[in-house]
Amino acid sequence: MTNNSKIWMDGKLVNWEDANVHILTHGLHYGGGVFEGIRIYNTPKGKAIFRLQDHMVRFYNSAKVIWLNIPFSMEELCEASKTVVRASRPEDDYLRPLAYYGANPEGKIGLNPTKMPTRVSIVATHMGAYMGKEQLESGAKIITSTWEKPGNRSAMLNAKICGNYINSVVAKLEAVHRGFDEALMLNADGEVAEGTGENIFIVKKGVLYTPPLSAGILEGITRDSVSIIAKNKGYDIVERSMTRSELYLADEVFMTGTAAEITPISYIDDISIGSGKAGSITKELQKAFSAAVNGKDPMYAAWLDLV
Ligand code: PPE
Repeated sequence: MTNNSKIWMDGKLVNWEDANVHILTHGLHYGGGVFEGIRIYNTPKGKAIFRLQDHMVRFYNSAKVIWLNIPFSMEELCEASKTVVRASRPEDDYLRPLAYYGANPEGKIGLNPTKMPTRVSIVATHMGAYMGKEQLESGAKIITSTWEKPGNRSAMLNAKICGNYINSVVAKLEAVHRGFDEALMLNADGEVAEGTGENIFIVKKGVLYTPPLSAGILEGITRDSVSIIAKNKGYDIVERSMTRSELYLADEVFMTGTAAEITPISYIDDISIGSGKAGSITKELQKAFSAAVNGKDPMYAAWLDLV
């Protein structure tokens, strides 16, 4: 795998092929790490990073939950992110900051990471349409996963911890192996939680509903952006728990995430949502979101960090 862009690793830019880790890395064995996903957009003023500060705040918060001390200041990592974007290829539209427990210097193996150094890296890569271009336009077909979302007693769901993601990975594989685009996770109480890497919204009689944090979800930054945009357009947004059958009977369903942006959902478990096409409010929000992130709506200019 080669690529002429640079990767920021532990304080300096290195060539793509030199960004390697030791086999004893704790993060690799046990998932002892945290990550972020941040979009890079092309604006009339050049490349910009979307809600960089908010993503970095969540990055440090995620690290705090697993006692991981990041040996750089937030300002340093924001600056490093910009450096990576400046060195990226034109098609790179996604930033992946990652911090993890590294390898024990004496070669010891074990769960206890207190002797492991923290490693930090930032990569820019191409993401494109997360579930596919066609799905972003006309709607994705999803299933309800047979795996449930771990509860708030067993996982730190409001933090982006690497090890937490194996639940999402198997749910995603289940969807893909069955020929679907994505999986929806229910929590242990059977309530709707979120997608494997997205939050979820429904539209019913012109009102937007989305599950609360207590359902066991990540507090998505896109979820927040979409809520702000929808409020500014006059829509009411209600955070409340919801059932699987409410989803089937919604007028519209869409998922939000940095990678997924706003993806309409056309079918869930082979049941059509509304007419089985992207809904009109979903389309309206997609259009407004696209203007905001691409620097074409001055109302949201503060969300963009020009590099
Ligand atoms: N829930 C989960 C579990 C999640 O991973 C994400 C982001 C979201 C909700 C939406 O959060 P936000 O990006 O702040 O709006 N998922 C990231 C990882 C995707 C991947 O495949 O990797 C992302 O979208 O970057």
